Amino acid sequence: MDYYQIEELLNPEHLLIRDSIREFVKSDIKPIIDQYAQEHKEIPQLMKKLGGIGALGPFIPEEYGGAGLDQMAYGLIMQELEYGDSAIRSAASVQSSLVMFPIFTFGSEEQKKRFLPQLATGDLIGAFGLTEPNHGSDPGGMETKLIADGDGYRLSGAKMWITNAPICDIAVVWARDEEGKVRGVIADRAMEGFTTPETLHKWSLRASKTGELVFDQVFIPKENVLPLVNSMKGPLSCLNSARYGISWGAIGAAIDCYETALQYAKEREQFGKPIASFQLQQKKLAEMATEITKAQLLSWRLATLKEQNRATPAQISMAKRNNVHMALQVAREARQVLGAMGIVGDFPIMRHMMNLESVITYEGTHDVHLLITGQDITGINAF
Ligand code: TGC
Ligand code: FAD
Repeated sequence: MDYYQIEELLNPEHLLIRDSIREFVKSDIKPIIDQYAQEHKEIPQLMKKLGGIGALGPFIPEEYGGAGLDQMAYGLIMQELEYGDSAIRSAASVQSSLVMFPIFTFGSEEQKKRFLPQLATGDLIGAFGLTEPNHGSDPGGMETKLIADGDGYRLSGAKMWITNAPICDIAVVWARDEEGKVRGVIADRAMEGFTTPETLHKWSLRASKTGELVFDQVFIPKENVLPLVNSMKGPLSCLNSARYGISWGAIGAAIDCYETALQYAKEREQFGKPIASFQLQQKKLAEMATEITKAQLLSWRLATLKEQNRATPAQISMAKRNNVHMALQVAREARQVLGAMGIVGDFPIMRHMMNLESVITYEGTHDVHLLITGQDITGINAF
């Protein structure tokens, strides 16, 4: 799906990366994803496989185990992974943007050397704890506390709806200290008082584990506190990176739905003709192609701005909001093109649709991103 020849705007390295991730998704994800999603299980060794193809921390410099790639490459990797399933992209984007990015950006040299190479290979699995039971869209209200205690701190509180919590080895967790400043800490699963109950019975992202991060007076040594951050700017700048990746990822899910619907419409006959010959079905397909193309151009331009450090948080919000909504609309229309066939796991559409119901909520809801745009263009905060 490349209606505007966006491929011509990519360099040979981008194309190579895109094609290699696409190959991985076709060989290692597509054949098994329905089964794992149906059974609500995570794919065994997924993180190591993602590490093996360079999908974890691709923009992190090579000296810390990353691939030293640019933002366009990161976006393309997210797009191809979500062509497989949002759970696969989620795994890679949490590890890359929400765990490796803050350690790289706000961590000490010792922390970078200790954690980043193992996160890049998938030998360590990371989680990101910002959302709390009482604070989702308003993370600044967080209640999790970090209180000084001897050579370190005591961490108390709970984070909820956390991707990979039940299987994480470490978690980057945000809490307020005694002065009310927002601090980031690296919690280790082995720490006493740290538990990660799983959130069960999800209808969405079923091939990904979600859970809580619960801290009961957990001792955090000083060397596990990120030294270079003490405000909400810290966690929010991680979100910029993840939201950017999601704007690309959503395009991948939309392309899979569109391609599936297009092929089905050409093959399925009713009233003696392929259903693709009916204007109503062509309208659906033509609108899907148009909306995907617009989203591709938005993300392509955003990648260029981001690479030059010129992408504003509000520009990133616009792309995340637009592209995820677009993908959800494409999934809903595509499912209808398949009629009853659209509801079974033989086709990927319903799985993408259900996943996208999470994607439109996490990393800032559809409403929150609209309000961010509203604030940016009017100068008035309507939260
Ligand atoms: P506000 O007072 O506006 O700002 C506080 C300070 O932060 C600065 N700031 C940002 N900095 C960097 N990047 C951004 N995007 C920033 N947005 C704001 C701001 O300039 C200010 O700095 P200073 O120096 O003046 O103090 O903050 P607020 O508390 O009013 O909240 C603003 C709001 C609502 C936009 C923000 O809190 C928000 O984005 N809420 C949505 C929460 C959210 O997105 N949570 C995501 C949790 S992680 C997740 O969902 C992972 S899912 C991953 C997966 O599985 O793929
Ligand atoms: P709420 O904030 O309670 O919002 C409920 C509704 O109210 C929404 O429609 C919202 O748009 C609306 N609303 C809220 N405020 C306003 C306002 N000012 N004006 C108008 N409408 C408003 N979080 C993490 O920290 N780490 C993770 O790894 C992570 N992974 C997740 C994985 C999944 C599968 C899911 C579903 C969520 C995950 N989250 C994670 C949490 C996610 O970021 C939050 O769900 C999201 O930020 C919204 O918070 P909430 O669910 O508490 O909704």
